[in-house]
Amino acid sequence: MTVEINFDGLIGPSHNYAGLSPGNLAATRNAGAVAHPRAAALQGIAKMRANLDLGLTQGILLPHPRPDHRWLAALATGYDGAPGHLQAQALSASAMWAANAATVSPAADTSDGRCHLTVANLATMPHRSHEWPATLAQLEIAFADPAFAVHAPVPAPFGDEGAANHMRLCDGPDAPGVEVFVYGVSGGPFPARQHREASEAVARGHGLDPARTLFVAQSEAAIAAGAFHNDVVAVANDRVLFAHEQAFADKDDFYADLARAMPEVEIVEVPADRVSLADAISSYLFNAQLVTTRDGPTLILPEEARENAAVWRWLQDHVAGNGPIRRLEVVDVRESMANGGGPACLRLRVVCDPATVDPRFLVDHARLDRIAAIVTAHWPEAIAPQDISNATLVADIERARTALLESLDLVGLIYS
Ligand code: SUG
Repeated sequence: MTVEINFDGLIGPSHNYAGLSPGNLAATRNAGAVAHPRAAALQGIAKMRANLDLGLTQGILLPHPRPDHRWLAALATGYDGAPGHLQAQALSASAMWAANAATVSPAADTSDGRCHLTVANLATMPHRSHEWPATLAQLEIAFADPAFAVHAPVPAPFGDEGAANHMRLCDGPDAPGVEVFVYGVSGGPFPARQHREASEAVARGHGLDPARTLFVAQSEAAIAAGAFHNDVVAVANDRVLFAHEQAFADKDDFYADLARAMPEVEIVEVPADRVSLADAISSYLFNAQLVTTRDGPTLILPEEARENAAVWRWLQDHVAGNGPIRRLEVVDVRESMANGGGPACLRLRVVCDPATVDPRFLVDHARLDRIAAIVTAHWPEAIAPQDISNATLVADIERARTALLESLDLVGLIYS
């Protein structure tokens, strides 16, 4: 049976706040703060458990080897002796944000009837640009079944940030969808990370029907206000598009094209005079997971959204007014949020039959118990900025990941 599976990136043992992403205001603001990898990973696991309890199918992607010695070797250095900024870039746990792992087109949308995944090159940010080999290695195992086609990344310099800049609307799990690729042209002082050329290459590679594929520009105001990915200002699921009024460069054209391609679409737009771009971005209102539960469209929001009075009032009014979103769930992912990663950043959605996925990448409560025990035993409690050059800490981080892979029967398989 075809369902939507959310694959969450397990937060890795090297999680820290090095301020590596200009344009990501939370990450910049928290640069130099003390991070708590163990608590961070347990928060992520608690979110996965809450999703299971909502009746959703849950998958997992695993932390990458950090530091990334292969990347450092290609830069003609080892970790010891590398300049501090290269150490931080090599150690980053940024692969936790699985929405940036790949772009996914379900089988119902593609010309060959397979589910296509293209790994993102994440070329704009140095610390993210070396994620793709370990992502590709995992996806090739998880989706080895012939029901899938896993593609290597689009070549740089065409920046591709994966599902964070891709939305899909459809009328039921087996129905063909409308795929929307959102790219940036200009972002004021900040880089536009998703390039239209990359989105077009992904759409071609997936064999999408041009009549059901839209390319839409992000507004410069949104990027300049801190929407470094579209999923900070918009999210879609089934028939519902939930977006901020200022998310897109030309929303009228976009909405008209969308309604033509899919007349059943329900557009829920939050006006700027109710929730400013600044409030939307600091609260991560739109970085919610929009999922379908037995109660209908449900938003899984970060605590920060409940704490913002304007945001919470809008949400309460929407639900009370019988808007398309029927239910609100709140999760605590503060450690990830402080690096600009909300509930939706932490997951990659794949619409497929779970029986075709390698079971080592699917989780239930019992498997999460096992993973949580490894995290509790091995993940560092805290990482301060000065710790990243500490050899003992680095050895602990490497041992922690090995313990996890051993317990999941994946040693040596995923780009050790
Ligand atoms: O790419 N943060 C990530 C956050 C990614 C959020 N993902 C989505 N919106 N889908 C980024 O900016 C900060 C890491 C640091 O600074 O150490 C970071 O990479």
